[in-house]
Amino acid sequence: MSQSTPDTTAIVKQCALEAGFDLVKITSADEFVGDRDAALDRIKSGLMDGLPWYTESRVLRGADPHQLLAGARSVISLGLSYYMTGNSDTKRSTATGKVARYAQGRDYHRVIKSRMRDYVRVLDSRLSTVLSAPISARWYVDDGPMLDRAAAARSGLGWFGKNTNILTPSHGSWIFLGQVITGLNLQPDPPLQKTCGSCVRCIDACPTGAIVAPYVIDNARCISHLTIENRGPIPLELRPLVGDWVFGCDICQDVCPVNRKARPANAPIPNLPLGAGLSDDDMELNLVELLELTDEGFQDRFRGSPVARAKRVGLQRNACVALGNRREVSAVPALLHALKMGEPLVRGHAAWALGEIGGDEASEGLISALSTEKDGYVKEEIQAAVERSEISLSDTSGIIAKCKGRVRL
Ligand code: B12
Ligand code: SF4
Ligand code: SF4
Repeated sequence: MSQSTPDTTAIVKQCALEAGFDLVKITSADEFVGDRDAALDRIKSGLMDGLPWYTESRVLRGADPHQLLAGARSVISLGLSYYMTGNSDTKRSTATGKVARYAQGRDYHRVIKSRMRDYVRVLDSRLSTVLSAPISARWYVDDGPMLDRAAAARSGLGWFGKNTNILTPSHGSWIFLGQVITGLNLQPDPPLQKTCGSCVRCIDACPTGAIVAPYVIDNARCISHLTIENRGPIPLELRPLVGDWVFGCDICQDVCPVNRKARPANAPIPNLPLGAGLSDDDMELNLVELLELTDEGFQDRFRGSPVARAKRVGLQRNACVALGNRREVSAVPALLHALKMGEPLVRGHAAWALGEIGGDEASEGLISALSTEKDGYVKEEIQAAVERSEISLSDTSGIIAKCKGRVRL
């Protein structure tokens, strides 16, 4: 299905805006050769470690639209802003953790997929008057092998920032990217001639040093990976650098000067109703509440939210790290409860947090848990935490001495 008229491209773009997308550009369905090679290189050099599903075969498929849709001629690159004004850190209360901006609304995969489906349906009926056959199309939004940013860059939707995000002149980097691959023969747009210039703010601001070079992320150091995709412990040396992020991280975007002029979303993804997990300022989660969640409670609060991706245990692990970093003394009882009742991953991170917070109650709880804990990994975490709190508690040497008599440290 390859016929089209000069008007087709205009109709395609008009319908995308009417469907609620903020940005639309076109590129050809040629293979993304440079991006393919860059992504394969990253895998080889271990920079995508921690994402077992990000494989070479996935990249080879995702870089070639013809493998995703037989007869592909064009890729319609779409952008949907998730920026809503009024989000800021100013209303922070004590024991809360931060959620990345992209995760504050309903699950974007579902919302955008359904907008794309409607978009293609409308397009089909509009174009049926000028074309003799139905259009062929397949669409993706962060839910398949397609290299979303590659399509956005080549279509001129935006340019690659040094933090690897796609920056757009109108909406900054606060945009989701999606593509409709189609058999329509559309007029491609040229890539933008923009760059970051000499700016390096995101590189300097990244707390974990995850932007190891301009345009290169070490996945295993990125807080977004550590708090969302990572299913194991957060490496000890990175925990203090994670700060109080409990789901994702926006630091390299918050500092980006391009984002200062970002326009808010035209037809935003609906927010989840209050009580569905987010606190009043829509940015933060109560850390002690997270620690106390049951599986059922987690399902109720995060159903339909991107936050569900971290799973209950992952979110509780993150809550422990945030509480430890905030030295949240009022959370000691909740952490002690998690140290007894949580899964091994949660118990281990609760121990770490108690070691960071220190004090008599935390130290006694740790030492008592050391004598009953059976899991080898958790035992190691407790032992390390006891040793750390011992150093910081010179004035409570009596407790440590007493405990040392009970347990071999
Ligand atoms: C894996 C992944 C992650 C991983 C790895 C991140 C990474 N930098 O790759 C983790 C979990 C860390 C992550 C984090 C985030 N992610 Co993410 N993620 C993805 C995913 C699934 C694949 C990305 C990918 O292919 N990476 C591989 C590397 C190699 O790609 P890259 O760094 O972009 O490098 C490209 C360029 O450098 C270029 N290149 C390099 N050299 C050369 C040379 C030549 C000659 C050429 C032509 C090209 C070229 O080629 C590469 C491939 O395109 C995409 C969805 C998708 N299907 O594409 C979303 C996606 C990239 N993520 C997204 C978002 C929103 C985020 C977060 C902002 C979420 C958050 N707030 O926590 C953070 C941002 C972190 C950051 N600074 O990147 C959005 C980005 C939107 C945008 N404006 O760019 C995407 C596109 C999802 C979507 N559809 O909207 N993510
Ligand atoms: S998302 Fe956070 S940790 Fe990841 S590269 Fe950006 S600033 Fe660094
Ligand atoms: S902070 Fe500077 S270097 Fe980083 S993406 Fe934004 S403009 Fe580019």
